Amino acid sequence: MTKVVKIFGLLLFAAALTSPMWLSRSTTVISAQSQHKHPGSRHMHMKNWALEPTGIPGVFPLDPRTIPKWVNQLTKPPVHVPVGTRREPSTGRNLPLYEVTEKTIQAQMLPPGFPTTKAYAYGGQVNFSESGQFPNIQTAFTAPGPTIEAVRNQRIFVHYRNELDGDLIFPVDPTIMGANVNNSPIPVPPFKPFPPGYEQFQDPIPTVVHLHGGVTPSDSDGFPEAWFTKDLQRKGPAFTSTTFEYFNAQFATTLWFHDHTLGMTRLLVEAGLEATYIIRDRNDPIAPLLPSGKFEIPLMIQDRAFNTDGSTHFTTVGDNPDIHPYWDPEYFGDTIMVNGKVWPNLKVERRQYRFRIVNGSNARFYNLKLSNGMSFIQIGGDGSYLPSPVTLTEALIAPSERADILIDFSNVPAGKKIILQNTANQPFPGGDPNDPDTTGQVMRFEVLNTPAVHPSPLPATLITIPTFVETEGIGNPKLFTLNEQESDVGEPVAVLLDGQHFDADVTETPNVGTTEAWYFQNLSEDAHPIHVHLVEFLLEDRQNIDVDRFKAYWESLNGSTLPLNHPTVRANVETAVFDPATGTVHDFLTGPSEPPSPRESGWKDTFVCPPGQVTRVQIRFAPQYSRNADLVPGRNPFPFDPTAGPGYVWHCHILDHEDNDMMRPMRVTAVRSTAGMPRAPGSPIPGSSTPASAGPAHDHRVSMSKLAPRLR
Ligand SMILES: [Cu+2]
Repeated sequence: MTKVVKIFGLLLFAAALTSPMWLSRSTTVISAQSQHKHPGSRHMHMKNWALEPTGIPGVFPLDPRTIPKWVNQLTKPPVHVPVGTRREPSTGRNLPLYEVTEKTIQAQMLPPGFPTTKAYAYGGQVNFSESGQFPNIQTAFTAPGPTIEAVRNQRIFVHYRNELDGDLIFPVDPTIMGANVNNSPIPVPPFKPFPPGYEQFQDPIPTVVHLHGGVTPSDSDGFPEAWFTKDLQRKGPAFTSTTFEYFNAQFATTLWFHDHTLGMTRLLVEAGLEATYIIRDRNDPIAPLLPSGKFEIPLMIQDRAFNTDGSTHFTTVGDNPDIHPYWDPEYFGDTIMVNGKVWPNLKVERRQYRFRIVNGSNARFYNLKLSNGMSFIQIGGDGSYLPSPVTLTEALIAPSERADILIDFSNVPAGKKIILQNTANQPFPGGDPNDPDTTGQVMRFEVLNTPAVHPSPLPATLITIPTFVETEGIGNPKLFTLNEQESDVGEPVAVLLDGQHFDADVTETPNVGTTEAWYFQNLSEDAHPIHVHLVEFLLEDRQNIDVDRFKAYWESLNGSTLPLNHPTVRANVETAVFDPATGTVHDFLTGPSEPPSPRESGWKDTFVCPPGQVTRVQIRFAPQYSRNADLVPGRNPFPFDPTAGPGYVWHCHILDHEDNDMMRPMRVTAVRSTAGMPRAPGSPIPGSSTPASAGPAHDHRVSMSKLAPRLR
């Protein structure tokens, strides 16, 4: 959909005249902006792990060049099996009950002969056999954890047990928002080094699991404050239960589950608390055409740095240690691990394989390609199959995105070795190039001497993606900025959504059955993968913006001190404004609308918001299978009550950003109303016709007069 640029020049000009604050403010802000601009500043802070203290006497950083590649053999995680059943109170039916326990393990992540690595694992009763074979049930704990395989529309319970004890293996930074397990006072500078850090924050260890991409009741969604510690000695303020119910009332796809504890997600995922979750559909017409069994393998890709004793090398000195002693804006390891093995090899037969790729890294984007230039086919993304199979020679995968990929080795000669490479910069996109000898390599495929088995052709259409109809009269579009909060010397000290802290008042209260337009106007230098809980939804488009000018304008409305100490005055890049500095009306949009790439054009739950762009998504607060015609604002189309429980969150999936504190709450409502009926196709976009019809998000006059007293 082409965006109509709305020019409210005269109105804003009038507002500017009646509001000298805006004139003076904008002038100063624009000049301050040019002085304080640090192009690429944060990109100079890629950690050289060789120079970082390990915190352990006699233990040194492990040089990634000394780790032999392709010695580790890739392992396929086993699959959880139910341990029994549990009665579902609302239906009276017995559902399969899984038990997932979190334990400390020593894992052979480095190649054999190197020391093992202390990790946090998920595990329990698992099956090591492929489905359809004689089961091989064992108790096992792995990092990443065993896979859960669910069936569409078949609900399950998962009981999570936190058996982690002792001090958390990585430093908990007490100066960022977090699960303050002992309700301890927040330390002030000068800060203690780690180790020992702050014992009151290291022990006990809180955890709570989020099923990423799951359409899940909020009391089973792993709200960041629903954490609990071993034996439930401590519980977060939003804790309700240790048993979660997953409805699986969504399309067949690859999800993943991982820890989501407030302010500690980056530590607990780094420690190993993540696993793949597959939803299969018994009526899926595509699945029989695809590789299965041992030819279908989840690949959880993560970067890690290691020490000579095998331990994980995590940040112990923050980027801004006088403000946040142990927090870095992004963690980038210097090795690449797949399914918990550093630089593994996979022996493949001469046939097609299905790889369900999950980017489980804290901050690293991967642009994946094969070293022989061979193409591959992407058939699925986050929340479903793609509309059509997409033939690619490279695939960009942001943290938490999934890619369901088919690689056909049937035409590759036996003995050939193909490396899965990564060409993404760190941070993405404007950061340092990765090292082609280390982080530029992910894993290797070694083609065996087997008879060639050629794949089945796929239909041109895998799934039909609906067209969303934005609901009228509900204040669409919702306008967000992605902001970096900098210290006096231009160092990032936090990353924020809408200029607000996580614990500022809830501003997103979507009504069930409506379709909202969310705009993400990225004012920072890096791409942020944004994830919204509860829903799978659609990426609409992206468009270049004049960031400096829009940022100056946004700051003229809100002030430049972050986080804001007042409700955000939202501004829309589509609305041109009068700029007193030049005496003209300026349009913030600087390029054409770019549709999603074919590999982003299916159901998404995480999408990249590039710097210098507005990214527009459409979120329908309804299950994937709902038809637009059946939706009525305020009438709940979900198979559970999404308005109950502690609520949901949306956040950046760079875990270091999410933790500090690029996350906001979202409370779903069920408000019966006649005002918000879905808009008929072809009718104007709300707010695009005349300024008089614009919702509050468009009305800059009201917003500015409201804010004026605060900015004086
Ligand atoms: Cu981010």
